[in-house]
Amino acid sequence: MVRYAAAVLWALAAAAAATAAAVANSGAVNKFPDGFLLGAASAAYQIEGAWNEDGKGENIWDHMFHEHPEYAHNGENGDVACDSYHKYAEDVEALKGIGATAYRFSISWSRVLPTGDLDVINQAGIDYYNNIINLLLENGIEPMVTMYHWDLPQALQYIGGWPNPLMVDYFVEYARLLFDTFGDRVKWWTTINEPYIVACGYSSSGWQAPSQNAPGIGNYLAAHTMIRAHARVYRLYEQEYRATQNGKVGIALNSDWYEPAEDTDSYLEAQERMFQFQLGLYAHPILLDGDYPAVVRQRVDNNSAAEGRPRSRLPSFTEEEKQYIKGSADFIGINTYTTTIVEPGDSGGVPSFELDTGVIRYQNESWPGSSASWLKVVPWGFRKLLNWMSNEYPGYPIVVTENGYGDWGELDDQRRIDYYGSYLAELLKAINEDGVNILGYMAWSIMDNLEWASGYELRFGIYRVDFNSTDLARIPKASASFMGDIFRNKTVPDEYFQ
Ligand code: PNW
Repeated sequence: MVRYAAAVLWALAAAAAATAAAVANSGAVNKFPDGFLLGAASAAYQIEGAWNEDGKGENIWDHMFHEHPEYAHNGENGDVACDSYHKYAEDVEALKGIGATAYRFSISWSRVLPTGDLDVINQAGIDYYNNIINLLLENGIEPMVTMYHWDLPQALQYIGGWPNPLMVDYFVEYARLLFDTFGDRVKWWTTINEPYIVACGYSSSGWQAPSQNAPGIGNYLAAHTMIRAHARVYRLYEQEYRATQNGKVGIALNSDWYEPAEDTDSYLEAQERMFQFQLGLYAHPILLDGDYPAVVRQRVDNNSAAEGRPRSRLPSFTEEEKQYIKGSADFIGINTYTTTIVEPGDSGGVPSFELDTGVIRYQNESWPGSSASWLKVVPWGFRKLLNWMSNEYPGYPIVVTENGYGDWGELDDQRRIDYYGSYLAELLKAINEDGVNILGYMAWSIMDNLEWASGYELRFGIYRVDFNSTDLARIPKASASFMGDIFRNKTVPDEYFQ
């Protein structure tokens, strides 16, 4: 009954917002709002190469793939990748080719601070990012900088990495350097890319650096530090930089749309638990009340006690921490690609995040697939996720910081075209019909790149890179002209609105 009443209220609010949005956009559902950022994304380790050039320090991916080539497809790694360290001007040409008004890229912490700390500042690394930022701005492309896209300096992993609470201070000082150095020109910052996936590097081995196999423990400790680190960086910007630099600071979280297998209470509760464990673990403290979702707190505490532990595997925030964490974002970034079905049940060992959730996840094999086993094409789930977030975290604008499709690298990439067309149509319905406040959309990715442990086999690029060629040219796929038309006309073709 309570849920039903809430649903009715929400439908009414959505209808009112939709009316307002429809008026603001003169009813054109297929058009992007004025000023909407349309661009593409990348990440340092996946594109830069030059892993040890000009003073760059080793990071946890360099380290893991050099020590354990067997963890990556064909022993591939990011030593050369797209060679963007030398070819960034070609990346900007590619962005111009699709009419991008923004580029989301990440800064390699160990390229600017080889030891992770301020004892060594690598001027060559700073020059490199200055060159990219300046070239983007000369071409009317807004830089959107990710401070941390998974590539921790290995020197900081030697002292434990993210489960070590001291990482907060290291991250804050790194962020201060970035604000001081680039903040006059960079107005869009995200602190951490997908802390949920970063945390997996401390709960499993063999696919996510630093491959520390402490399930149900290391991932919560890492999450706890990352939330505090994010919030401290937000407060630093607020107190020392916002007045002069006037930018925005957010975080990029990731989630699928979780669709309950049945429309019954226990399944809807499983759906809610899954969202709270994945998105809510980060978004609830940061955007709502400074603390973990109640259902997460309760389940991890209970399981920890049942395992005979003297403390919960999920740490607690102090009252002071809750105060600075609460409300520490100007926007919420979301990386989302697909939909997953959920039902109540147990999976995973003792202890583990999976078992703590009490949720079983799987996908519908009849949904159209991709080269990535986890990526099924389910455009309607995108609109539902955007609505769920807007309802759960009211008042925070959303930026879609990643969305895209993996294939095998074909130039005639009709399936990527259809993915983007259908997902962008759902995005526009969320904006123009549902009244969800969305500020931008970054396609993943501008070009084929190192898909982490999947190597160069899975191709997410709008441009092709032939990794066996000597020039590593960026070659437009069919999707480049398709995206160019959408980005320039600010309109998605009618055929995708069925
Ligand atoms: C994102 N999953 O990661 C990353 O931010 C990118 O660096 C990456 O290249 C891109 O997605 C494409 O994979 C994810 O299995 C990878 O659910 C896999 C999953 C989620 C996020």
